[in-house]
Amino acid sequence: MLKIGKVESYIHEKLKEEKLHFVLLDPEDVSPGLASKLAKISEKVGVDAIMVGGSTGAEGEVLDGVVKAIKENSNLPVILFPGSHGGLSKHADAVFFMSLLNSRNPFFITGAQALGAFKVKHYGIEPIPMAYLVVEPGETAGWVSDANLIPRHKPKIAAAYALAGQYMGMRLVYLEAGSGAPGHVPNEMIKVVKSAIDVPLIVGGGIRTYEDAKEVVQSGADIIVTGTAIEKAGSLEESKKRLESIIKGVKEVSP
Ligand code: 1GP
Repeated sequence: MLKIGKVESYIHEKLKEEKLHFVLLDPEDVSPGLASKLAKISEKVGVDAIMVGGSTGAEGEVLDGVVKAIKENSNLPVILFPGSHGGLSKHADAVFFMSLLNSRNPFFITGAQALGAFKVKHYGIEPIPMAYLVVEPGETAGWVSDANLIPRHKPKIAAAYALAGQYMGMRLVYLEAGSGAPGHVPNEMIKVVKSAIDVPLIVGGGIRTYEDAKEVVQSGADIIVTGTAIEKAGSLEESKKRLESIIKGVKEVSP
């Protein structure tokens, strides 16, 4: 019998109380040393989980080193955010077992998933099924995964994919504008998607400030993800400052 795992239950329990903020670290951009410092700061200021992954080089030893460093230096759950079946590490707690529903290439919809499935089982990582939808501009993730980018002014297309994902059994929907996108997923699109689905909605890409975080959450995101703003802040002090203001924007909105 299928059981909901520890990390997914943790997410659901927390969502009863508040909106959540996950930090994404890409092992291509952060060393294990920096990752451990950022994880410590994240835990201290109230981040809810750390995601680890990337579209281009987050694999093998580079990935393992960063996941291990985070696990050794914080108690936050570490959830993999793989670009393909290469993005798996046995040191992580869970993996967003995601299908990029609007890709033109079946590899990103079911192929990488088949290649990674037994590895997830053998490693004992908790898989959390997730519909992953890439919205314009999509940045590197959109290019690498050959996404048929959802136009920013077409919220209904995003909602149709999201609902289809839910009906196919996915228990989370992730709306992605792409890491480093100049602007986050439009508020109107978040609203329309949220009103169509019953599973938690994650929004990421281009969220940098208190204002961004607050409007994304007010529009209906249950969980926001920030990567670039924290990874590329220039100093640990600045990362901490940015995290604190983004979290303020998230936690001010009640569930
Ligand atoms: C990318 O949604 C995440 O997959 C985070 O994006 O780096 O723009 O915060 P940013």
